[in-house]
Amino acid sequence: MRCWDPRIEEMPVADLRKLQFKLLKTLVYRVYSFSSFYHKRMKEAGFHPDDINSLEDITRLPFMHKKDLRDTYPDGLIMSEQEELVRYHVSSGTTGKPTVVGYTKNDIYNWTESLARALTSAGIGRGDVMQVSYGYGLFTGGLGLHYGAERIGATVLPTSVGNTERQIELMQDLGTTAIACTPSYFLHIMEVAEKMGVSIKNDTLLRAGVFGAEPWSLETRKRIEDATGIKAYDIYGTSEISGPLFTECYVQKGIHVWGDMFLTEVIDPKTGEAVEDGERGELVFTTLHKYALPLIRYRIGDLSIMDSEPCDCGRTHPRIMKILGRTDDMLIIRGINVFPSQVESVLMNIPEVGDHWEILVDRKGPLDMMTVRVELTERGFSDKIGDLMKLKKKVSKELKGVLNIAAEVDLVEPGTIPRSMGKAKRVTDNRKV
Ligand code: DLL
Repeated sequence: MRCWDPRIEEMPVADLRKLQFKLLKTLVYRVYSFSSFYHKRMKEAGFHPDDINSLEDITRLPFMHKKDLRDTYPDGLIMSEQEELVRYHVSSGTTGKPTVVGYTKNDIYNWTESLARALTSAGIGRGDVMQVSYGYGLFTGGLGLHYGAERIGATVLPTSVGNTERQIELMQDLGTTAIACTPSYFLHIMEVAEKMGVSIKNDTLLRAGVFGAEPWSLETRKRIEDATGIKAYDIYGTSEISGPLFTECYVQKGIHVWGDMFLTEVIDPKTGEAVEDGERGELVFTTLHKYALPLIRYRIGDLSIMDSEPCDCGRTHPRIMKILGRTDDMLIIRGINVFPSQVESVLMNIPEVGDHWEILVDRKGPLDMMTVRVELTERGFSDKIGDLMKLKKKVSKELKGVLNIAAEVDLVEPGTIPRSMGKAKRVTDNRKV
């Protein structure tokens, strides 16, 4: 199937904008009238819903931040009565107070619809066996993809994370054709399969993966695709705006963000001003349909680039390019900005380097020190000191070329760096401790 909902997905841009305007106006009136939080915020900003006379007028509304959800924990921003809610998801709270998201039946319906469109655009559908290897539970990945895959008529294999050997056996026995998990977990699955003597390319029917929930580079995509012969699609979303929502289509030139459900802006994180299409900035989402927890101009903190031109696949909704990282992921090392995704891009281009790496940051006296611990492949690992020294020099040089900063490189044996089942922890910044 080409499109799950062609009427919406291929809607002329002018009609899409008209629809967005209508939905935005309804949303703004609703929250102004029924939410004390929004009413107060809008009053403080000198804003009245009558001020929305075009889509661009959205910029007259104040931004929202994760802090607003945390300050109103657990449910201060939830606008539905509890008996209208059919589900909660809760963030892990590793970086602060957790955030709670409530869903009405219709919110779950729309979330699932968003994924049904997305998975269809990646060529997944009826007849596919989709292994959902994201965590089930408070995290949105497992249940979100489960519902999305069922909606399109795929057969779901709800393995969740962990027990990797069993995952691979089931993949073979039940003929998994598509898998959804974090890219780092899939790299682990690849490694375990190899140890078991299973070739994903030749001994399974796997042909597609939807990988996200953490940053991953185009170089990692290439590694995965080359090693396994599958197509690796990016999937994006955050719990605050429902969970996983958007994927790339088969063209693989950006992630389609459904304009009838979300209004997407990209802003300069410093000034809050809009940046042009093609320029990097922070993503800001306004939810046009979400009922229980509507969000207006919510600053997600993720950095990306928007392309509003219709895609080669025929879909007219805007696309966002690979997420570079979060504004708060950025490390400042001796005054220079470093994104872990830049490190990944460099490393994944060096054949001797394996799939696992981490960054350690320390402060020695007044100086920031960054160490990149790099696991080598079995082939890349040599017991000749001379070879290792040469390789270390090469890795350092390539990192310096991209990062503009010297990093200490620590080459380690295959299997040294802890594997992740969910989101990989790539950075340990001891300066903060
Ligand atoms: O990670 C939802 C999700 C589940 C997305 C499964 C994709 C697949 P949170 O736990 O709230 O929700 O984390 C959201 O993860 O703000 C990004 O920083 C990061 N993230 C999610 N997808 C990607 C991606 C889920 N494709 C946070 N690339 C977001 C880079 C991603 N980062």
